[in-house]
Amino acid sequence: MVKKTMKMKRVLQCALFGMIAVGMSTTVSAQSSELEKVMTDRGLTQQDMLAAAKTYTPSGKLDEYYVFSSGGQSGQVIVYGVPSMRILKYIAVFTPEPWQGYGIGDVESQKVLDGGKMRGKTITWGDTHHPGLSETNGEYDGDYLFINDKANPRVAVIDLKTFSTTQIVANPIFKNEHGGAFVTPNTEYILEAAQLPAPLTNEYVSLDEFNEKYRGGMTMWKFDRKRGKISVKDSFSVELPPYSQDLSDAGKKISEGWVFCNSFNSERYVGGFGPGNTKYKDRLPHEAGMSSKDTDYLHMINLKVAENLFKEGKTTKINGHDVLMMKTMVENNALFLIPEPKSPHGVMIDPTGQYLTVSGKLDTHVSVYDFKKMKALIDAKKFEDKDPYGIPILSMKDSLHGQVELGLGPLHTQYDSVKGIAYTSLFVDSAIAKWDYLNLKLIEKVAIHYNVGHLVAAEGDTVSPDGKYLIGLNKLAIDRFLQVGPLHPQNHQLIDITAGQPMKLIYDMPLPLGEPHYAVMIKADKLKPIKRFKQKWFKHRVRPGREGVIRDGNKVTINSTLIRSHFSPEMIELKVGDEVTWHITNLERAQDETHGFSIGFYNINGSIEPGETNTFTFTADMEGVFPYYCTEFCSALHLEMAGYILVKP
Ligand code: K7E
Ligand code: CUA
Repeated sequence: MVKKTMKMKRVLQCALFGMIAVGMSTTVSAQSSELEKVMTDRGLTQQDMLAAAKTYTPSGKLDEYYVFSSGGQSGQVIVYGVPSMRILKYIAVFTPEPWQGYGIGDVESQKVLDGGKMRGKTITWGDTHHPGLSETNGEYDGDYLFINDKANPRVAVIDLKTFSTTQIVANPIFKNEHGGAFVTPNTEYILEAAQLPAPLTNEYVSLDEFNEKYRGGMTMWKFDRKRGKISVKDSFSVELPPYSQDLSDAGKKISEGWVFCNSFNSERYVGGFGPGNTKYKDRLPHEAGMSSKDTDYLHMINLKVAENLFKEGKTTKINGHDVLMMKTMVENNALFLIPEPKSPHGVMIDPTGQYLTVSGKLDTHVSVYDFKKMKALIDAKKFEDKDPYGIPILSMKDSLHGQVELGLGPLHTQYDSVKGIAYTSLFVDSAIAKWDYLNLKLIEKVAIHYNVGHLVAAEGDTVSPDGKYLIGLNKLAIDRFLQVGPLHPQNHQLIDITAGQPMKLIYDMPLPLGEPHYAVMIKADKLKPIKRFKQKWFKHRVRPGREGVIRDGNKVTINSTLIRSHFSPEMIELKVGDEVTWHITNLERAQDETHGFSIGFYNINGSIEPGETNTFTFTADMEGVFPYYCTEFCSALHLEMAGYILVKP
């Protein structure tokens, strides 16, 4: 024991000597003994010190990677840096967010949120699951991020120049989704697959007609890179059977032009468990009936053919949206099924585009499919069977490269920079398996705390993964952090996956903002965020000296500017019933000089960033005196940055 401590001391001193310039030996030994004291006091091991050295990022130093994580039920996206695991931003997406002035009185952001109305109804939250980065030739390019909302089938576009949401599109035919947002190798399309089947129209249809009238599907949202927007009119969907479609992935390299999506409940079982059901009383629970068969189906869609069929007008309009019916897809050899181990979660395509990994949650195996074999079967028209909707089924045996037993509850897979190496999360085992999907063997496992869902490796779903870092997105934290009551944060655990070394867990990060599902990790130098807006980008910008209040009947336009530390104009008299349009330009050029703008009682709060112009609209429907002020501590005289609106009867 004593020997061990002595040895450790020496190792540490050596390490420290190495880090600090020679010739300062008194300082070094002082620091070395301080380091030893800290280790003793805090009960840290040498392994802990090494992990700290790998993650600690001194003040002023920047991270190597950005992670964009879904924010689950918060309806937002979480941004943090790797390896420090420091949280950088919560990007407001589907949920109004006051600090970013998102959806709290500002016209532009309200327009974005309004794009996400479902059948005319305003939705104030989302269940974000899978962020997807824009790609060029299968590589992340750092321009855009997309994310889906599982609860209210929608997809959002986030501009990575400003890290803000610029568009939300509502799915016109799905009632629920999950398999989005996945991006094709040149961001031509963003994929969104349905999950719980429902009629594609908006009518009531009895559950007795589930097999005949309930449907799944996949929407191909066309991305217009020039405009940085999804072009709704150039987007279409493919009708799919009422199997619960799960995750999707777009083919790359040799599988480019194909889309894959797995599914569960190909039994098409609808339960009725527990007292109080008004339909199907006393049936087995939904979940039991959903996993009675040994296999479900992996869907294979020929996107190139589907795109041509859409362009040729072979679609059916449903809710005004173009849908390619299954029959059309089958007639044109564009839709196939392959059995996969039951209740799978995720299909992930390897960097070469040839191998697809599918994990059956209820199986200990992970199945590796070979695209070349699948394609050969399709080309030879060698089908094993047809499903009840006439879709050809390929032989599972003939499509498989092989299967590997990894452990209990395999879910999701990411790839390494080393050829043939993959990482798969094991939910039940609370572990991550490193394995060789070419030679079909398990290499090692690392324990995770606890119940890992998705995992993300650096650029781990691109054509050239980076290796180095892997993060387990754990569902439970249990005892890892200080207790904060019964609702615990999630735990993102950073793992060092440097090639040639055993995997090492090096950091725990609590994430207390909904339950993240998937995340993507991109090299930081690929992003080029702006530091300030150009004033000329805004149609309603207010130039200094041109401020003022213009009244036209009860329509009042206020043109304001902001600069440290005053609003101009400051005192504004209104009358009850005035419809107010308030343009505010932040004249600042200095980095990080954001001004806030809030009016109490009127539910208005904005964030006006350097160079930006925001427009706020409201009806002055309350008589009284309402102070307004800047909500950012922008300067020493920040408290003085205020004014009044005085609403006369
Ligand atoms: Cu939770 Cu990808 Cu929606 Cu798995 S998903 S964890
Ligand atoms: Cu501007 Cu406080």
